[in-house]
Amino acid sequence: MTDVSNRPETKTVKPTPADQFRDHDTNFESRWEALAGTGYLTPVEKFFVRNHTVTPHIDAKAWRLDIFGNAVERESELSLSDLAALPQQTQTNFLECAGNGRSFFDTVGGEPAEGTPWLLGAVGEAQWRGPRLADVLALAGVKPDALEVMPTGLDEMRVRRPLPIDVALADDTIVALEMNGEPLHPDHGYPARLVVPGWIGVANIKWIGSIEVSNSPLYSPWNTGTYVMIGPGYQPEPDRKGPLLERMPVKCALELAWPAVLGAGMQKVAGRAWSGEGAIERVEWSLDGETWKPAALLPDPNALGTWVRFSFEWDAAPGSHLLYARATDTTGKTQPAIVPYNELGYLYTGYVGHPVEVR
Ligand SMILES: Nc1nc2c(c(=O)[nH]1)N[C@H]1C(S)=C(S)[C@@H](COP(=O)(O)O)O[C@H]1N2
Ligand SMILES: [Mo]
Repeated sequence: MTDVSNRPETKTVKPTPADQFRDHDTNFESRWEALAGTGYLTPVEKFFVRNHTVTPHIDAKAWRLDIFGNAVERESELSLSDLAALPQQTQTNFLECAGNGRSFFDTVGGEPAEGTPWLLGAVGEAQWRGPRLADVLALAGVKPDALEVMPTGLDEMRVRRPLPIDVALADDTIVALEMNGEPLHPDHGYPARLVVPGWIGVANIKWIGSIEVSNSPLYSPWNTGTYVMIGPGYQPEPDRKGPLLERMPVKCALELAWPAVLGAGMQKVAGRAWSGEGAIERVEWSLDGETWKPAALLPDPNALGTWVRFSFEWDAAPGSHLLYARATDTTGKTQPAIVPYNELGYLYTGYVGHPVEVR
């Protein structure tokens, strides 16, 4: 097991200035107004950080990835150079916390949910590069009866969450060593993290130290007590408090401060829409949440279409407004007005009124 010395004196390694991040204790939410004018990718220095504890310090030379379990042929200990020697895959995907938008269960739905009260800034788009998890696991030999895979982080809480074997072996599930063309930043999982496109943030385990491959179901607090749906309409299951969360549903956000102040007259309002379930098909905007006009989608440089920039022109009249935007993806799902409550406040896929004061 890799030796790790935690850094309890700072929660993150990168600076998290108040004009770029909202501080939620160990978690830092990107401010959308700070993302305005950035390119297609979210710059690493502006990318949200979601740490259950604090960013650990890891010596990459001493780092090893242990692969073990009753569904591997041979327990294996891999170094960073072993991973770097495998074919490297480059892909562009968003990463979003399952609880992104949680505060709206309270401010829209009237029922506060437990957990970090994110607005919409617990999401970012990055270019990731590293070997496919399938190729990494193949070094240990995956037995045909493998059912689940549990990647475990080297942070203080050993954050870990099992994945079904078909997701672990999927073409686009990678062990990322790079983010936006640089070695992973310490806050984002250096030296290696999982990237599971479209899946809830916690599936993307940072600072991975070990991976168990098992022929029977695996459990951790993150797939039994949290990251499950608890609340009216959701039934507890024999081995967990409710149905498992998997993919992130469609959402969008405007690149404006919350609340925003704008000048009167024609304003170009920009935003981004994303979905873990399909490509973005359209985005609409509204001043009353009832009549909707189409927003223009920018050409998407990424073939997937799961993260798309949009804009619209608004002839802003002085006064207080709520500006709405809603996205639809290729599964046919459109962001709804109301999202049924769940106690831990996950998957807030509703459209929200962005408060704007026009002067
Ligand atoms: N080891 C470890 N991995 C982790 C976490 C963590 O606290 N520890 N947080 C998870 C959660 S809940 C999210 S949303 C994403 C956040 O990734 P980021 O901090 O790189 O933005 O990492 C996931 N991976
Ligand atoms: Mo998360």
